[in-house]
Amino acid sequence: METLKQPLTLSEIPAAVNDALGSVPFVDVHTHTFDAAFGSLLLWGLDELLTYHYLAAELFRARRDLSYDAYWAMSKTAQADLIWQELFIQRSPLSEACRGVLTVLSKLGLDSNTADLAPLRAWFKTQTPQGYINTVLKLAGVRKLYMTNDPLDPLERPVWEKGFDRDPRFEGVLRLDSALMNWPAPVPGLKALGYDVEEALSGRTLAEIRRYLNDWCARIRARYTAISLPPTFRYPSQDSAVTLLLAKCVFPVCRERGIPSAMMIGVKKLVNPHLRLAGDSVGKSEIETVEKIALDFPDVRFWITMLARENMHELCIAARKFGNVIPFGCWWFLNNPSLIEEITAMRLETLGLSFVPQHSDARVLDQLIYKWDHSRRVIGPVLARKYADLAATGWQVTGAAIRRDVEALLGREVL
Ligand code: HDL
Ligand code: ZN
Repeated sequence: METLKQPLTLSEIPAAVNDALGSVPFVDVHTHTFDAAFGSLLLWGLDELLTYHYLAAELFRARRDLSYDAYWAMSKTAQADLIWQELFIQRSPLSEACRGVLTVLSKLGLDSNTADLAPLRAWFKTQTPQGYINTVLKLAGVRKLYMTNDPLDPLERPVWEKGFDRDPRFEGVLRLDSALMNWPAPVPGLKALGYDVEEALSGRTLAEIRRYLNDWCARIRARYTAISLPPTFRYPSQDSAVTLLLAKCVFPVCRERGIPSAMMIGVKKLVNPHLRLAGDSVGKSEIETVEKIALDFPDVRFWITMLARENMHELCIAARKFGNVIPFGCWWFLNNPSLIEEITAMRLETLGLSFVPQHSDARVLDQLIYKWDHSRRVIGPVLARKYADLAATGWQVTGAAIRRDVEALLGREVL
């Protein structure tokens, strides 16, 4: 390993960066995948890949004549067949979501050049959930991933209540949308779980919500709490229930438990409800809200990701002002090569290594393979250019330093 300590020539830097990105096992800090113990909640396989809500949205653009009801009435297999025909066979699959399916198939050693999905489906039938998890994590170069857990989900909660031997590679995250958004809508669900909450945000109700947070952070061993918020989210606010609940319940509990509070800001829910999961859109959020929260809660770490490209630069600057603001990932509509490149370069230039460049946001297990392959292909050259800039000053860049930095960026637990 002596060579790792040797200063690299300019021409050696790209390969050294790719070696580090290809060998440092990553920690994926935001996914919607599940430990195999959750059964059908763990989505995997070709039909789940093809019916991912990103592709459903693209199908309706290709087939303006297709009624929403007709599509939603189809079986998942029929939906996948239709998507394959319309977005892959009849048109080049140039979108990032289409390309991702092809990357997964290629990395699995499967030939995607087929109009008939039967031979591909036959291969997936030979896989078992546990075995396929091992295959996917190995191909993705991921050693650990963070789930998105919701105790108010009637399918998920029973698994936690029954208990199961946890796969240490799947960390828990307490997702708060269903418990805190659109108050008082969550009241019945929280009461049904034994929390004595009422519509009025009384001292008792706030205490019971803190009890819910503590109970479930403990049960799932939450590494952080997360909530997605609209572009209209404001702090402080005289009339926003979710702002009060975050300030009086979530932030204090995160401080006491020493875990980050993640806020994912900028989603406009169901602008087209007919698209169901694919119906959400994006809006520009107010960075002052992030700055005021960071100022008022200096002893809480805030993992912040925002959905609008227009918020990316000001989030970097807010993070420069507040060390407890940690930008993470190129979220959702930003998780495209052209934007990952721009955002990662901007973050390296303004924040050095003090941010988390990416998460997969994978909803289907197999997507880990493509989301990380595509991100490595973008982040690698951006990092290589930055190290080349350093070398051009006479600074000695070594393979060991690059590996250390990649560990810090993508190989560390949620801190
Ligand atoms: O709220 C979120 O965590 C988002 O990532 C949504 O789940 C979104 O629907 C999604 O899947 N984005 O990739
Ligand atoms: Zn997500």
